[in-house]
Amino acid sequence: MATIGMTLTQFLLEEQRCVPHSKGSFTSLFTDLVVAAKIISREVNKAGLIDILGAAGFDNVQGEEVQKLDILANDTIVKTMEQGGHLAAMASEEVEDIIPINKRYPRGKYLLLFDPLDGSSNIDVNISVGTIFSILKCDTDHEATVEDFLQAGVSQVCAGYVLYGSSTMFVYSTGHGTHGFTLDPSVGEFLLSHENIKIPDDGQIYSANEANAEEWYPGTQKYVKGLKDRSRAYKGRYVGSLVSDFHRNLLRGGIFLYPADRKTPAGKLRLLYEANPLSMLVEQAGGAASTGTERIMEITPTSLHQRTSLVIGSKNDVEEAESMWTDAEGK
Ligand code: AHM
Ligand code: MG
Repeated sequence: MATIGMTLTQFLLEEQRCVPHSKGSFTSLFTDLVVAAKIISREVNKAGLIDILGAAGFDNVQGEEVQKLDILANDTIVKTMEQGGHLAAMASEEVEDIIPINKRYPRGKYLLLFDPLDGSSNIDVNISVGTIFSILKCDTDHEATVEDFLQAGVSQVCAGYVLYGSSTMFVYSTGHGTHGFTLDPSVGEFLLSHENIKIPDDGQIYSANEANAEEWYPGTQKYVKGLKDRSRAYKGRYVGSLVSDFHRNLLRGGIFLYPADRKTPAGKLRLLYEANPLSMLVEQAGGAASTGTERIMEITPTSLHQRTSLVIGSKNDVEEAESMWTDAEGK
């Protein structure tokens, strides 16, 4: 039985015991991912010190250049995950092609997709950023190709994110609820803090970049105008860092919109690295995710870096947005 304060590893082992014939490959893969999350958390937390250390000349002593944090996060995940023998290949928002597993390591049956540091433009101003990931099964024996990654969100075996905020949190789902763990830096472990998260059916927060409002289709404009009716008492909250905006709305209730509009008819956010994993998490928490006209998790991707319109959050809020939606075709 899960108890508040148990470690992420203990929780995972309990979940694994419920899967008959499990050989522990997934648990082991996941454990590697948790290590990568701790390393990135450490690096993000000292981001503010880089300039100070740089000014003191410490970065040059060893002749090492300070890497951009999103590249560092990307490389940390690749290096930590490729050796485990559980992955057939990886795909990253930062890398154009799929990332094959180095021939010197064994290949496994899972595919890992990730956005290494979402919202990284916020790092310089000390605002929370996050890592988002999605895990799929690769059902073939041949070397993984792009086509193997083009699976609809409903096929995800696991999805989650790590939020590097006032504390570091690891939130994930394997299809049995959405659970949150908080990093206790003194012991270096993620401890269960939010078991079986449920997003309220109705929220009181909306999150959208309103600087784009002129470009929005009429349905989006009408929907957001309706939220501003003072009798409804909605609050506007937009960090501009998806994991942070999503996490707040997941816990408090609300809706996040990054709709397709006249300027960006395909939408801005990425289906495979951002929308699909967050959609699995919100649905497992009782919420919903849509393009405005279509359930995100049912979209069959046609390319690795495909973008999408995203409306995600409390169930009744997403339904209301869908009821008013218009897109480029005026549907
Ligand atoms: P990134 O993956 O390059 O960081 O971009 C995604 C980010 C999200 O975190 C955030 O929700 C969105 O872009 C903000 O976009 P905008 O600045 O257009 O509002
Ligand atoms: Mg991103």
